[in-house]
Amino acid sequence: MKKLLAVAALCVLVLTLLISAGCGKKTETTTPITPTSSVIKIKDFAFDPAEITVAPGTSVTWINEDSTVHTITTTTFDSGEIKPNEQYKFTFGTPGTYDYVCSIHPSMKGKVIVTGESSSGTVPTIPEPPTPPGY
Ligand SMILES: [Cu+2]
Repeated sequence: MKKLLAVAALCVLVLTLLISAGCGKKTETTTPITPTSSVIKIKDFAFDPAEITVAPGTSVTWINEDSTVHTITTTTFDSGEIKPNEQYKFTFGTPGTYDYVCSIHPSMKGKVIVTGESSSGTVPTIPEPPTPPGY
């Protein structure tokens, strides 16, 4: 009978150790999600968001939700007139800071920061969810 108790006590001890070890080892592995596309809204004579940070190779789309024509004008590129409900897309390949204005309304300012973090040229692929088995 005493032997059984000793075994039981040992089991409890081992279990406790296992549980505490399991909890202590719990580390958060958050994989940074690198967006490959971003959207900036043009509304009420402002860019929303006015400043974004993207990885090289990211396509940024400006959508004009305003009731008047706007432009995205930088020293590198110019969208030309973006009419209401139209959009303009530009892919940022080179890291750097791109300040832009609306050439019609120079008080409208925005900024796109392209970081060099993923300049290896490889675009991360999002793994597709596993196909559910057919029942
Ligand atoms: Cu404008």
